Amino acid sequence: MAYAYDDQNIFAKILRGEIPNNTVLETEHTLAFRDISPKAPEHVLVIPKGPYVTFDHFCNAASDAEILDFTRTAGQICKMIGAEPGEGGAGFRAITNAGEDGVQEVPHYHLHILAGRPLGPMLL
Ligand code: D5M
Repeated sequence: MAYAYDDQNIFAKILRGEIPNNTVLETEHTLAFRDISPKAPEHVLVIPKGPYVTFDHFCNAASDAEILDFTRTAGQICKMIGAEPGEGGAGFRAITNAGEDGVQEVPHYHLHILAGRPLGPMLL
């Protein structure tokens, strides 16, 4: 399937610096920032800087360098918010929504990392 990337989506505007964000960590290929509508005491969105629509799009089309950078950044975020299970944190949930059935609101791939309270059974 071919993905059409809408460069007017809100995360594209954040990446271009057109609207502000609460950055937690920025690397060469990745930006992590606080969700504007947090569902937990810690709620960070991790996004690639490249124009990827969904998780599968990113996994299939991004370069090894982008994927490595993204994954390491997500790992750093878990450390930074003190969420690593068994290392003083109580754990976290990492989730990504894709497409209509996944109820994805913003069509730029993003990983939600939530922590800081018991998160209950699956579902964001
Ligand atoms: O979730 C999209 C998420 O993006 C949702 O939790 C709100 C968040 N959001 C929307 N606009 C902003 C801005 N401007 N800053 C930070 N966070 C934002 P989805 O998985 O697509 O349903």
